[in-house]
Amino acid sequence: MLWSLILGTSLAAGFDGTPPAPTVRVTIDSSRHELTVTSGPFDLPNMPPMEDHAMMDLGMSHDTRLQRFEWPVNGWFRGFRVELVDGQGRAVPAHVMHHMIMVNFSRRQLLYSAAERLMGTGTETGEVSVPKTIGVPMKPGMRLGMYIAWHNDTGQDLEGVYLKLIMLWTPQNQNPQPVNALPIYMDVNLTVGGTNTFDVPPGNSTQAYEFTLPVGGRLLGVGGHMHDYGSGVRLEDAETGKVLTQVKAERDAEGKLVKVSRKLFGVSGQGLRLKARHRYRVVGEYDNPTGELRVKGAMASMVGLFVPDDMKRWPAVDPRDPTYQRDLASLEVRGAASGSMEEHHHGGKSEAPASHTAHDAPGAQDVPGSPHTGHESHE
Ligand SMILES: [Cu+2]
Repeated sequence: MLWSLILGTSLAAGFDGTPPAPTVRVTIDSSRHELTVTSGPFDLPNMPPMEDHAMMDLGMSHDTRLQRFEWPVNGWFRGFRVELVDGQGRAVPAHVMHHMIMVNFSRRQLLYSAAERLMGTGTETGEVSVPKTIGVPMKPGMRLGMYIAWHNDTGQDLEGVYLKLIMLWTPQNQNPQPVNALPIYMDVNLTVGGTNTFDVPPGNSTQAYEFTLPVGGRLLGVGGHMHDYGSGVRLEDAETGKVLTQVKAERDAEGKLVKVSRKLFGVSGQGLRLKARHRYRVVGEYDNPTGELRVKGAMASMVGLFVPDDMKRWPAVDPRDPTYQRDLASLEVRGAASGSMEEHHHGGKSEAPASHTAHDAPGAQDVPGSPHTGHESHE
């Protein structure tokens, strides 16, 4: 049985005769347990290839505004894939989508007073799913929002492009029920609502952030995100100094990032045990061979899936918390300050205003499996 539910949310149209702003539409295939979130249409002018992060910072990609919708079913989110089609229904090359981030406003992150980043995907991520034995618990009416950064370097303008995000879910009546596994994001230098970049001096250096968790649990797997000259990200027990897990950067001959490894602790096993109210430290390590200080050139974070011992002790969203409000405000201005892509047809450099947070994932370094947390911004 296929039924569909329109949960379309119109965004404000441009005020100067620009085309109507894209909408998002949600359809449910309840026999396949797939949700299709269709966003568009988007007109994407051709742009030059991006050499590096700096070009992303200068607005060389097109960030959409946040497009809101509600999650419609009871169950567990367990995977996704992305399809791009043009106005005639023809396939559009996948790499035109530089990255896409899904925010869940109905749940907080474990470490930060900021909305959950339910998922993110980059150019080459492909289909992603976890075994049916685990999943991210979801309830009807959960408020989600997505934004996309486009980079069309196909050599021709693309018009009327739609992004279809197919989200897989496990229904509530599955027996046995999946284990609740939620995204966890650990950044070495995050200011919620602001930036997470930092300077990298020549040679070896580290940047670290210490935290405690309000609820213990098990880490099922981790990935990492770094920029050029990154060596790795590790998680340490800050009370003993012991390294609990790490992901390593693969670099080319010049030290530029090729990819960051991932680690699975086995979804059926115990995973990596983390205790409540115990001090942990996430550490990003760089080895910069350029001989120069790389100003705001670095990011380092670890992301994973975390199974809390007690879901009831997951911290609740506090809408009055100034930190949480800063997170919301930073999401609201996304894609707006430099003009939405509809107002922005010729691909010139934007002024890179503070709110044009073009970067969620590295440009040239955007590689398969690099997690996208939606917090990063380069200002
Ligand atoms: Cu980055």
